[in-house]
Amino acid sequence: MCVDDLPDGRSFHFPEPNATRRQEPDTRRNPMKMTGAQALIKSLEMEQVEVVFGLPGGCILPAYDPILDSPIRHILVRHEQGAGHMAEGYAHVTGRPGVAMVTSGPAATNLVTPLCDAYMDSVPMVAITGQVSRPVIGTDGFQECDTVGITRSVTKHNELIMDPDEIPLMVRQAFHLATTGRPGPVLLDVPKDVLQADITWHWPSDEDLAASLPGYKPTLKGHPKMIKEAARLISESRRPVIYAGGGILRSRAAGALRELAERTGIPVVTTLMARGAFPDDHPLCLGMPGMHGNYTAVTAMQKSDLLIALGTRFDDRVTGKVTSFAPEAKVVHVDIDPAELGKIRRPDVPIVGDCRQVITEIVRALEGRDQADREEWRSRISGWQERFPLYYDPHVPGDALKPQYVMEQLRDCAPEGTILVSGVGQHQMWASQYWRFTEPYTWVNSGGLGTMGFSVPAAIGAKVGRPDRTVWAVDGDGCFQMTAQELVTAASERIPVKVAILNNAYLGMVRQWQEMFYEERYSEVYLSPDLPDYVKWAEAMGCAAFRVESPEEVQPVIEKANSIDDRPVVIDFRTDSREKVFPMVPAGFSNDDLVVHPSQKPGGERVVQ
Ligand SMILES: Cc1ncc(C[n+]2csc(CCOP(=O)(O)OP(=O)(O)O)c2C)c(N)n1
Repeated sequence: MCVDDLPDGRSFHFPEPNATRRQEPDTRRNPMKMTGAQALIKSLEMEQVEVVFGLPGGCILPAYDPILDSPIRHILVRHEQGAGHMAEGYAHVTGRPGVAMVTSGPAATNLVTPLCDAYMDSVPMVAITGQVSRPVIGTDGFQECDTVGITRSVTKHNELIMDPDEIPLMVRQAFHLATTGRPGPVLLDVPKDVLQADITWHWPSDEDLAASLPGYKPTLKGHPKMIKEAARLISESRRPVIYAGGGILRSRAAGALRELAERTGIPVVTTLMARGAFPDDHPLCLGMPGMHGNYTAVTAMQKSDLLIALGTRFDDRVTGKVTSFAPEAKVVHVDIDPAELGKIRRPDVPIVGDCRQVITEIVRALEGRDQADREEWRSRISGWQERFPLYYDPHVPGDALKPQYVMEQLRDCAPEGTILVSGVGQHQMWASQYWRFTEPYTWVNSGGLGTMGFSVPAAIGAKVGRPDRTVWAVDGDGCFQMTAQELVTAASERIPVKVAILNNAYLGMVRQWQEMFYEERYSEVYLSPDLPDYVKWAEAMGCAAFRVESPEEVQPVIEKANSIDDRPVVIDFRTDSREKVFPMVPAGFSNDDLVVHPSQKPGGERVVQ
């Protein structure tokens, strides 16, 4: 199986051929009558939805009844935010859209964070929300809220369905829009009386779908002139870097990326969203760039003469101060979303298109072209790698655990193919830095929005999508407290995820900033290591739970956790709150002002090159 194939052989970006869809019943001879609610669930079945994450309530109630008769699995969450992140986790690892279904008002607003998260990270997702009945809309009815208005800026598309007969078409559109072009979340808001109304079933054909979206035609193929120009710049550049973003994964382009890198010998940085898109153990892999990227990745971009930016959006966490980012580099920028080209950095060669297709076209255009001599560039890169590896202080007996050590042990004990999910904070950066990703779709992360509370529900969604894999969530104690209750969902649904809490008793990342930039004035960041008692809490939620305080216990307890497969597991690792994430580019500073670990530069002053 190619790295970019879905486990079931379907592809991410391209609509499936009719043959793989469910057969449309012959409704001309046998018109099928059903309720809007039945049509909604049947439409989900037609879209081959296998699981819906949700929580019912008054307005969506009619849609919950036909679920009892449907093969679709419904996972009852404890909070709607959990449903959204589970849908995201599922989508991250399977490439198929995650589906969340909740009721109106407060349930819909609880879904706003995951929608925004999915929007920022281009995660395909379909959200279905209940709405008050049509005659009540606009009267401030009980649990009425303007869901379409509220979610307009955090969805790729949203729609209030006012005509029950349109349900099947709207569902087809939602799945098409969520998964094609630049993927993203789509929301359907369905009034209760629309769900209760009677309709005659009709499943729209591909032609019906295309006719209903006349202006929507994502560009997949790169412009031939631009492809040629990109190939010229690539072959002539002496200090090129491939800057690979999450779009590589969304377009299932990891295989194509590898081919481009190997054919040209150009080193690759993988952004936080692209971890796993290029194997960390590959000689051309430089790892993660950006605010907490490693020295070599940051500096190679900074000193490059060409950035080949593939499916990436020049996020400020990568560029640092934009005006001083990679000052000598020309830019080839490939993205399916034309709005990304020139948004932050003017590209010399802008290419609108699907990453997989465009990379393949570039590789073809490179055939027969000599590559410039890059010997000196390679030796500069290996010099940086040798001088500035990731580093942390060794453990001192009697002190709390080093979080980086815990990450290394989790990595080294992980069964092959383990999927790693993280929350947001210091632990997220250590997870990305210290894990060795060898396979795409094994890293689940909230990059663009940086959503604390993401990891536990996203891990549950990931495990539902890939039950064959071990799924570890690495979480901070602060993050864990935001959505831990979803472990009740995991335990009752028998979804055996594993959670490693790096419990430093602080909102660690904020503490780090206060230490470095606010003269150690720690304002409102202390959480306590014992309140709550994480072991008792996890046990109360139906999980196996352990506390680990000394380095000797780390590996045996991780191995024990890896062996438990009948319920979720939580490990409370007591980690050192004084640890900081290095290297670091302070916010608003240039990537030239990278702060390395104090031991790598006596006195800890900035390395200015
Ligand atoms: C929902 C949300 N609220 C606030 C923040 C701001 N924030 C970013 S990291 C962080 C601290 C996270 O603490 P913890 O989960 O304990 O992880 P650590 O940094 O200690 O590893 C905070 C508060 C955020 N990213 N998301």
